Amino acid sequence: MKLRNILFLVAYAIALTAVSLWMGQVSYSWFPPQASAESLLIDKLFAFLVTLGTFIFLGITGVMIYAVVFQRAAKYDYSDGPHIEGNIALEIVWTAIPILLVFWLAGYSYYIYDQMAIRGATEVSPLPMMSGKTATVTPDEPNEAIEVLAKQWSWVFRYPENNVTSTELHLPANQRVRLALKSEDVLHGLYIPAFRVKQDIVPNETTNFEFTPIKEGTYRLRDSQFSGTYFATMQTDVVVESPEAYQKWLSEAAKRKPSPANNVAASEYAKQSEKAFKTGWPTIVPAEPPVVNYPT
Ligand SMILES: [Cu+2]
Repeated sequence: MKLRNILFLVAYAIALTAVSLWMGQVSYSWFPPQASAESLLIDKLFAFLVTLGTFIFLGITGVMIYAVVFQRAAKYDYSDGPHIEGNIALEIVWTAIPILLVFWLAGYSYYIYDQMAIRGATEVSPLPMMSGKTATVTPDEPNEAIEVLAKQWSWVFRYPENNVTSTELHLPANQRVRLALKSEDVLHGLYIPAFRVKQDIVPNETTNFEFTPIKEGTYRLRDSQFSGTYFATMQTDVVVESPEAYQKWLSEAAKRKPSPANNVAASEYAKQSEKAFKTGWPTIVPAEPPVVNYPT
């Protein structure tokens, strides 16, 4: 192989790696703010996948463009290309590399999933191809399990220790949180994009779900499941505040007399049923607006 080609390939590989690493860094800006400990892990994994994907994509398209530009047949040359029988070594290489890559991706993703420990405390031993340092992840025991009741179409959060109910999820910053997820009717999905966590909620069972909010602020919680006509209205705010502000909110909410919360689905349904034109199609009647200490 000519020296010039080797130098070209090396230069191309270096440029490719640089662009891929840069793209991986850029991918952090595609997401909402990192508001949970889990989001740091997820974004790292995603950036790794983007880097790898960019390297493979640019690598392959680069070779194709090179072939089209520099290996084109001469004008009026309609002869066949050289007859290539196949190359065992090459075939072993281009089979082994993807296999190793897939194992690496699977191992790394599982490692990240285990670190997140979203289904409760766990101990992680390092996978051989990782940094080798022992990462014992025993997240702090959550203070209390906040009960989450999902129904068509509203969220109700209950803080059992203070007997406070709310239609807005308040959480203390930098403390492990456990949610006990329940559904009163169909499948719903608790999804907080800023925390990069999502958990389906199955009727007739309680699903424990844990994460650690790290950034004070207000974020959006959405239903990630199509739970019927008004599923898109099944949204509310997640307020992450300092532990002091959180305790203050809890004690103030506890003093409030429960009152009905605003419920978009119920009001839209009411409007719908007032309309002259009736489709006649049966639809699920939204549950009564929740009566809570802290209605939003
Ligand atoms: Cu829902």
